[in-house]
Amino acid sequence: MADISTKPRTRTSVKTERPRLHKVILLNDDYTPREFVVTVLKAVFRMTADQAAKVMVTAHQKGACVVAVFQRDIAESKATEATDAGRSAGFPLLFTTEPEE
Ligand code: TYC
Repeated sequence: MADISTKPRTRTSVKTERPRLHKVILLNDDYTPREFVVTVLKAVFRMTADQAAKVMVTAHQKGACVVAVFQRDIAESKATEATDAGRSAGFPLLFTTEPEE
């Protein structure tokens, strides 16, 4: 009797999925000045002048460019803050977000 184990032999494994990351995307338009786009990228996304200029030129040439990747709420608030900065200055500058695959 003493050597019969009553310990359960099954193990419950709990797997927590990591929340999906979201991309912030800068869209090109014909009206926002290049310098203004660079200023917003530096201020909101803490980019260097060099990084900001590269992202701005890519969006200008290709129509859009991924700026950065964050958890969803951070991506959305940064996109809103950057879009609002354009709107306040009278420009149609637009940042959107989308989940990473
Ligand atoms: N296309 C704009 C211009 O020629 C500059 C610009 C670049 C605007 C990138 C938006 O996401 C953008 N003044």
